Amino acid sequence: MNASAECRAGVFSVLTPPGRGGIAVVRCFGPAAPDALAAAFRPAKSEILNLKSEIGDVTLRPRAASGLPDVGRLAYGHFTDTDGRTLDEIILYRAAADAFEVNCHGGPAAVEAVCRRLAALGLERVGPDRLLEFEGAALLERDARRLLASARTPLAARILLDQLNGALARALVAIAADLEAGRTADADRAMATLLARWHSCGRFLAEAPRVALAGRPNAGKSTLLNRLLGADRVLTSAAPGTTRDVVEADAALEGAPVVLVDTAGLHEAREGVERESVVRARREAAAAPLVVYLLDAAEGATDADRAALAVLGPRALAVWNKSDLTRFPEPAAEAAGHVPRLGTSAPALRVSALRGDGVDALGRLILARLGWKQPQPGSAVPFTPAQAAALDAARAALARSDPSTHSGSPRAGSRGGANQARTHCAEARKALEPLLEAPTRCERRPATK
Ligand SMILES: Nc1nc2c(ncn2[C@@H]2O[C@H](COP(=O)(O)OP(=O)(O)O)[C@@H](O)[C@H]2O)c(=O)[nH]1
Ligand SMILES: [Mg+2]
Repeated sequence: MNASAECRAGVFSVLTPPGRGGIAVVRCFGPAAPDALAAAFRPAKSEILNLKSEIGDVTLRPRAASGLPDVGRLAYGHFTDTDGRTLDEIILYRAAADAFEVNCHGGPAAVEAVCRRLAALGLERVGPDRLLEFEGAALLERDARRLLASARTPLAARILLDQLNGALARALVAIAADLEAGRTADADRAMATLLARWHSCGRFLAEAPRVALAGRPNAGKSTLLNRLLGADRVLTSAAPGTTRDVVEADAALEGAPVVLVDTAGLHEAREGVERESVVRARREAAAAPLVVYLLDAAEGATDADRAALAVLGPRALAVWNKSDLTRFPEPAAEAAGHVPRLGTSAPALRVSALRGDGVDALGRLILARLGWKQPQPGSAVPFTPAQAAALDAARAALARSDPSTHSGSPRAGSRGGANQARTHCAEARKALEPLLEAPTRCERRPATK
């Protein structure tokens, strides 16, 4: 059952992350929320009265009997236990008749005290996503808010905000209208555009792709990771074998979120920790959709490099590092096969991880290889695998139609084809149904509780 249909009582959720902080926000929602908050909240009347006597004849609006603020208003006061003792000083915001935000102090103890009291007053503690469900937010809104809460780059947040503001929802409504009117070609084209944006952008927002750094020890993998991050995140050293564990770091390449994975390198290691670190490196390289393979330009490519690149195949992006040290590779060296050509005719890029030369170009090349394309502001972008799957299913339904109806409206004189097209349009519309879900806000009670 839809959560909003069963919102008889009340729920609350801590919207701020756990840990130290100045302020935490606990959102409460449901028909039982006003009573619960009226029981726990004591507005700071005395402070306000003192203020009144100090500054003369200021008339204060009388508060509602419960002490709860009106909708859209804030009230400062105390959050109290059953005996009226203060648990914390809070600012209470009333977002709607039955929706409140308790802004309490951010330390774990203060938040726990507030939560315990709300639970004792009969409100159920839920996660932020469930809270949104109770509040009747549509699936697209819930998904956008969930991903926005963990967006890794400002650009990712901006694209998700566009979707939260309805870019994708509007595009889907237009597609549904096309399907209802039998405009299969228009609907199909619009869905193909959305799916292209999923592949070139949305999937990066759903889960940042992993880019593994590989190469022999000392090729400069850790130095490159630090350079791409713009921070001294991992230890680098002239001593081979400095990196043992797999280190991952969230990075923004041209604003696109990716996870960079530094490894020990892909070399033969006979025993102990080193052997285990190479096993882990191989595992990462095997799983990543793209592996930046660093070749040491000062040393040239070795048989080990060539063997590793052959195993990685087209997932590898071979790059010469330490371009500052040498003019290698000469064009002749490339021609002699020192520069591996892995299914592309482009020669390996040259960078200096130490000095930064070529590193921006490498970032762009990584994005191009991953298929990233930045959408125009305000564009509709599907951003969850479920959305992409629904669009795929809808297109598959249309593809089953008689191709003669694909050029637009069903042709006159082809009644069978027209009926068939209508059926397939209805199937396509059904596949999109979960994404078209309208918000079902719970009925608000009057604010004058
Ligand atoms: N000259 C020069 N040295 C580099 C470059 N990149 C890395 N190094 C040096 O090569 C050594 C090994 O680097 P490191 O990043 O630890 O290599 P890793 O084992 O592949 O992680 C360190 O002394 C780095 O300073 C570069 O582009 N140019
Ligand atoms: Mg290293």
